[in-house]
Amino acid sequence: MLTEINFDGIIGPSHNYAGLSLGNLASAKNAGGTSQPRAAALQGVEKMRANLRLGLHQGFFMPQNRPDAAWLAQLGTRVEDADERLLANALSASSMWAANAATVSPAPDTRDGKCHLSVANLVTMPHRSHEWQGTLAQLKLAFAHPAFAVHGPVPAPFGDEGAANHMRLCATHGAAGVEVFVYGVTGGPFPARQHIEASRAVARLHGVNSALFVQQSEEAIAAGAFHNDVVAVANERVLFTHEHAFADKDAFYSDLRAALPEVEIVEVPANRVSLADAIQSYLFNAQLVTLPDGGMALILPTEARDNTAVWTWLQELIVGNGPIRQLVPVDVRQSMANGGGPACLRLRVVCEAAEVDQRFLADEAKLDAIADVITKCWPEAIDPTELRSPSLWADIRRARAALLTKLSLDALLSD
Ligand code: SUG
Repeated sequence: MLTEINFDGIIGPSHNYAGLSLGNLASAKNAGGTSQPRAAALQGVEKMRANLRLGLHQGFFMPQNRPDAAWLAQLGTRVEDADERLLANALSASSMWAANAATVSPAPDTRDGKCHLSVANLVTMPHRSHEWQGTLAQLKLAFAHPAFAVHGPVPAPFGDEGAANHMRLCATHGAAGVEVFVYGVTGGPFPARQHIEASRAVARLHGVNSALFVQQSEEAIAAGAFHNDVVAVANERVLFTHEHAFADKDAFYSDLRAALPEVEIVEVPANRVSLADAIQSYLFNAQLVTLPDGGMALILPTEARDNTAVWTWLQELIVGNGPIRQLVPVDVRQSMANGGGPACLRLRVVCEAAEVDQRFLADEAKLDAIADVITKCWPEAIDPTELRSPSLWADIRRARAALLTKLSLDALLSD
């Protein structure tokens, strides 16, 4: 049976606040602050545990090799000599945000009946542009079964940020769906990270039968929605979106209704929740999931509960007659301070669980083992002024190696 598995990026031991992401308001606001990698990674593990306990299927991806000496070598320098900014870019733990790892088109949507995954090139941001090699190595391992087709990145300069700009609507996960590729147009104060050329390329490479290409509103990008998943999320037949998420919502909604007549659009009006409140609280960066009893829940950051306009609106939503019936706040504050909510931390893959390399699938015992390595090996705190410290680099490398060994994934050591 086809099921949705959420693969979370384990938050790496180099997690820090270097303020690298232009257009990501949380990253800019917290630049220079002291991070807590151990607490951050444990928050991520607890989120996975909570999802397992809701009866959801859970997987994970490993942190990448940081500092990325191979990338610095391509730039003609070394970890020891790199200037401050390059070194921060080489040290980022940004692969934790697995929603940017790849775009996934499940088997029912594709012409050859395979589940296609295209690793995202992430070329717009320097600190993320060297993630794809390590991500691709993991995708090739996790999805080696012939039921999957794993693709390399779309070539530069066409920016591709993966599933964060991709929504799939369908009657049920296992049914054929319509795939919505959301792109941005350059011109506002912040970069548009997803280019339409990249979206079209991914849809072609995957052989997607039913695809819509939809422009994100410039207003949303300018307000800090650097990815579509900051202002909209979909699950099965439900689209949960802010009123101002798209450039031409009427055209989009009508195309969507034509492609999937049973679609239910739950739109949050701007006069109830402003774009600013939506982005500060990450209301839409929720995991909208189908629970085993068939009802839908929103797994939200606790910041959404702390925002009065957002929480009041949500309380009305769940007592109404709509499809979303349950709210599950989770604490991922360390990731949130870099602009990554619950939905950023996961990549959804609809597939047969038995066809995935079992080393990447979670159960309670494995999460205990992961938490144990994190508790023992992850740095407790990183102040950005310490990023030059050779002993910190050694600690970060040792911590990752310990986790890979624990999970029998030593094959990834050099990636
Ligand atoms: O790409 N933050 C990430 C957050 C990604 C969120 N993902 C989704 N919306 N799916 C980004 O902006 C901050 C890094 C820093 O500033 O050190 C950062 O990369």
